[in-house]
Amino acid sequence: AEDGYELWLRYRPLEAEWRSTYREAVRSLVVPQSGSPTLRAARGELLRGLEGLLGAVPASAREAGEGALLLGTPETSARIADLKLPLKPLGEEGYLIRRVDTDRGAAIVIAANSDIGVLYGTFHFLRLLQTRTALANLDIVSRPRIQLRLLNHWDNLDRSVERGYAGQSLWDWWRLPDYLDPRYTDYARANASIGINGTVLNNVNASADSLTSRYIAKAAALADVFRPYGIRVYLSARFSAPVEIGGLDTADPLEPAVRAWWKAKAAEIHAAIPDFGGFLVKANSEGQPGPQDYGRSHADGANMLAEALRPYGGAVMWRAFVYSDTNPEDRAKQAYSEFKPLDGRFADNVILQVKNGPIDFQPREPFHPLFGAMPATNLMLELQITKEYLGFDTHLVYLGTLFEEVLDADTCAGSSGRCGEGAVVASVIDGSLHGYRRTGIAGVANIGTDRDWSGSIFNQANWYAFGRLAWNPDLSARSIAEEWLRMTFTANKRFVAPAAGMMLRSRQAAVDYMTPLGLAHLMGTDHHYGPAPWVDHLARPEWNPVYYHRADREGIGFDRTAEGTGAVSQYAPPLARRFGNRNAVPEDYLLWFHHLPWDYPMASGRDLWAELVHRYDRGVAEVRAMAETWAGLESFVDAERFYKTARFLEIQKREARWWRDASIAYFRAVSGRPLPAGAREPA
Ligand code: GCW
Repeated sequence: AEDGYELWLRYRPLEAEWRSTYREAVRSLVVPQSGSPTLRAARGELLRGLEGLLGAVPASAREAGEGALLLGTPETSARIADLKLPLKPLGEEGYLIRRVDTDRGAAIVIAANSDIGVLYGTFHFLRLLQTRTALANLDIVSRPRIQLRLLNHWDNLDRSVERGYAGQSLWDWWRLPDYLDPRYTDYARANASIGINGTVLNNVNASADSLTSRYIAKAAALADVFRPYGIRVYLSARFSAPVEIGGLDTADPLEPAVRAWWKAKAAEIHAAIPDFGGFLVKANSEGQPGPQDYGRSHADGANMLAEALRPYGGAVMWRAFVYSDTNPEDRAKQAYSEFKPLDGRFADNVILQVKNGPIDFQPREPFHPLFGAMPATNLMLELQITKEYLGFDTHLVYLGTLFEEVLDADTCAGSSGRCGEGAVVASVIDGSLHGYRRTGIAGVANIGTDRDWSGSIFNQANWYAFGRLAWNPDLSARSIAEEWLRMTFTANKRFVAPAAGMMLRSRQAAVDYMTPLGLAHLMGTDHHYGPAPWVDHLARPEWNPVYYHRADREGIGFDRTAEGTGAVSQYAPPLARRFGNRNAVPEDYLLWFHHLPWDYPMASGRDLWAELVHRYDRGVAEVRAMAETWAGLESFVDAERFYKTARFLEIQKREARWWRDASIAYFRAVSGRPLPAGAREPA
C-alpha cells in the first residue's frame, strides 16, 4: 500500500528508457569484501535501490571493468587508491562521484576518505537515478558545510511528544534495549540519506530519568543501530539531575560535588556509548531548572557540563531560548540581553543553540539578533520542523522557504559593517564569518509512529529540506522541493511543476491567513492551533496575543523602534536603521517593528487596514488554489496519498477561512472600522 512509509527512499521501477540507460551504466558492483557495517549498509542500500529502480541487481565483481560501479576508500579498496583521486578536500564526511576510465573501460566511482562518506555518496548516487539524471559526465564533489546536523526530538519517556503531531515517539522505551524495532534502522537510513549525523533522543523539557543507568542502556541500544549510518546519539540533560537522581542537595555548577557527579555521569554514558555526542540543555527557561537557581550564569552552567564532556570530545548545546516572567523587557529582546554580555565566556565545546527568530517559531519572524552578535561564542541554529505554529500536521506548509529565508538573512555584521557582503546567517552557523571551531544546526523533529512518519506526506518534505540545507545551506528551497517531489511521487514535469509551485507558495499563504505583515503569536493559548488574537487574561503578559499585536482604536503593531522597546538596536547599525524606519522596513516585518495608524498608506496604495484584510483574503485564496491544483494532479498520484492530501487541504481551506474571519472580526471590533470596500463578508 502507498502509505508513505518509504518516504523519499521510494525505489519504484523507472520508465523503461531510464532503466535500460542505467543498466548499461551500472553493470557490476565492486564493493570491498571485508566491509565495515557502514560499507555493508551502503552496499545493502545500493542493492535495494537498484533492484527497485532498475528491476535487477548488477553482478558483484572483484575487478572494475566497463560499467562497473566502484565504492570505497583508499584504505579499503586498492582500485580506488590506484585512481589517486583528489580526496583530501572532502574531509571526514564528504564524497566524490565521478566517471573514470580504467584500462578495462569506463566506470563510475563513489569514493571518500571514510566509510560514512561512501554511504552518503551512495545515497546521492541513488538520488541521481530517482531524479532521472544523466550519468554521462558525472563529476560530483560534496562535503557538508556544517559539522553537527541534528534532529532534536521533543520526545518524552512515556512516548508522548511535545508539539508532535505524528503519533507517539518512535522510541519504544519499555521494550528497549532488548527489542530493536526495525523502524529504527529505517529512521537511520532516511536520516543518513540527507546527511543528518546526530539525534537528540529526548525532550528539552527533560526528565532526569533519561540519565539513569536503565535509560542509558536503552539509548546505547539505539546508538548501536544508528552508528553504521553515521548518526550519533545525544541526550537532553536536566540541570537539576544531580539532585533528582544523584542524591545531592544542590545542582550548583560551582559546587565540586556537582561537578564530580556530572563527570562520573559522562564517564558512565561513554562506557555504554563510546561515541556519545553530548548534551542539549534548556535551562532557566519556561520553568526549567538552571544555574541561575544558584545565582550562577548560563556560562557557569554550560562550562561545567563542557568540562565533564571534554575528555571525550563531546559538545554541550546550550539553548538561548530564554525569557522570564519577572523580566519586564520586551520578550523579543531578552535572549540577546542575557547572552550578548557572555560572549567569549563559553568553553570551546559549548555551542549556543539559537532559534531562528527572537520569539518562537512563528510563521514569519526576522532573524534572531544573536546571529552576528556573538563573534567569540560558537552559535548554532535551531529550526522547527514540526509545525507548532503552522497548522500542525494537516496544513500543507512547505518550510524549505522559511529555512532558506533565515539562512539567507543578511546580518550585516561582517568586518566592513556594511550589508550585502555575505555576512548571512548561513555564514555565521557554518563558522566562516567568525571562525567558529564548532558548528551546528538542529531541527525539532516532526517524526512519530504514524505510518507516514510525519503526519502527512507533505510534512516529509520539511524533514527532507532540513537535512539537505543542513548539508548545504546554499541549496534553493525550490530545487529541494522539486527533488523531493520527483523522489516521492513522480518525475513527470506536469506533476512536478504545479506541485512545486504549490509548495513554494504555501508558507506565504500561511503567513497571510494567520499573521500577515509582521504580526505574530496570535494562536490559541497553550495548544497554538487556530486564532485567538483576543486573549488578554493570561497571568504572564507575554503569553497574551494582545501583547503582540497591540491593536486599539488608533492602530496596530509592536513599536520596537527607539521610541518603543528599542529592540531594533540589537541588530547591526545598518539593519537597525532599516528596521527602525517605517518607510524602509520590509512590509513582511512592518508590524513586528512598528505601531502604525490604521490608515497608514501602504506600497499597494491601500491603507494599512485594507492591506491587512487583503492579505487575509489572499491567504485564503491561495489555499483554495492549492486544493484546486492538487485536484488536477489526481492522475499522477496513487489513491491513498492523493486522498489524504486532498482531505487535508479541505481542512486547511476551512481553517484558513476560520483564521481570516476570526481575525478580521476581532480587528474590526477593536478598530471600529468597517470592512474595506470590496472585501468579502465572512460566511
Ligand atoms: O515553542 C515553545 C513550545 C514549548 C517548547 C519551547 C521550547 C519544548 O511551545 O512546547 O518546549 O518552545 O522551545 O523550549
